[in-house]
Amino acid sequence: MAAVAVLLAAPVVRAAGKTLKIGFAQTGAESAWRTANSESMKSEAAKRGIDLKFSDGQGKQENQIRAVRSFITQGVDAIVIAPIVETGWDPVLREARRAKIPVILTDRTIQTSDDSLYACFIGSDFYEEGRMAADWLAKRAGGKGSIVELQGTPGSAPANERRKAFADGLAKYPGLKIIDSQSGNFERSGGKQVMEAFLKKHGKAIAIVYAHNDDMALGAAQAIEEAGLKPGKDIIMVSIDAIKEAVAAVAAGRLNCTVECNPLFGPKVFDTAKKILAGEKVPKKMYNKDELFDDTNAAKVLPTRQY
Ligand code: GYE
Repeated sequence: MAAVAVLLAAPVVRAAGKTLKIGFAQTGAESAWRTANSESMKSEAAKRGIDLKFSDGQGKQENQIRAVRSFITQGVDAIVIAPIVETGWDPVLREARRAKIPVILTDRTIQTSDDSLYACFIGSDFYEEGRMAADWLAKRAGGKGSIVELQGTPGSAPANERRKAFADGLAKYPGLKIIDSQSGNFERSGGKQVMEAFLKKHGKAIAIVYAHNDDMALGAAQAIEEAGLKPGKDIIMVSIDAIKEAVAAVAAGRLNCTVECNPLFGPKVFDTAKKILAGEKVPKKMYNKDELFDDTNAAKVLPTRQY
């Protein structure tokens, strides 16, 4: 009896009597954020009995495009893409449309001449994240200081938006200047390498590090320590994602601020796919709500952080 109840309770989504088949073209595995995002998608699919075809794009758009084409050939019910860069998606999206397969964009947005090529977008507002980081910094630094910026993957929506919003946010503080800006590709090793080069070039002139994600900030913190300085004290550290390790570093005073970018939207993606396949209308853009953690709240939220 108990076994039967368990079987009945397990939710299995079916399309026309079959198990739902969904293809997911992930960017790669560049950061702790990405690991948490992939895990959210995989575990939620397993929980719902969805057959998830997961493809790791290994940081290359061409791999993602190849994966989408293979999902079309396999006749999946829906396709989910986390687009590594913003441009170059129209041709493959048209192929999906011809095959009548709906496409959900998650995490990152795209630039397209035709918004009807995808059903909807689910993710965070990267511009808002960059703006929150700039506002926090202006207050904390008292409106002055030399900043080095660690950018995310070139051409990606989060790198473009976080960069623009931060620069826009600082425009009213002429004393806060970005003296150098380079890509560390959203990777810890990239953040460390670029920071080493910045320290060699600018030395003690650097007062602030703005990193487009926590992994790069943590890599930079290591480079700063190896140069004999204290990240979080000698240099103000602000970044984005709020992975657990970064929130812990903020609580410990090694980083100063991390703006949340929640990666745990597997449930929302599959709820939405189900609605689209049932012919229901869904909002074109769905944004997650993100918070900011600094020395006023990091220690308190740490035990409940889920990623
Ligand atoms: O901030 C970074 C990841 O697209 C929001 O990609 C995502 C970004 C995230 O590698 O850590």
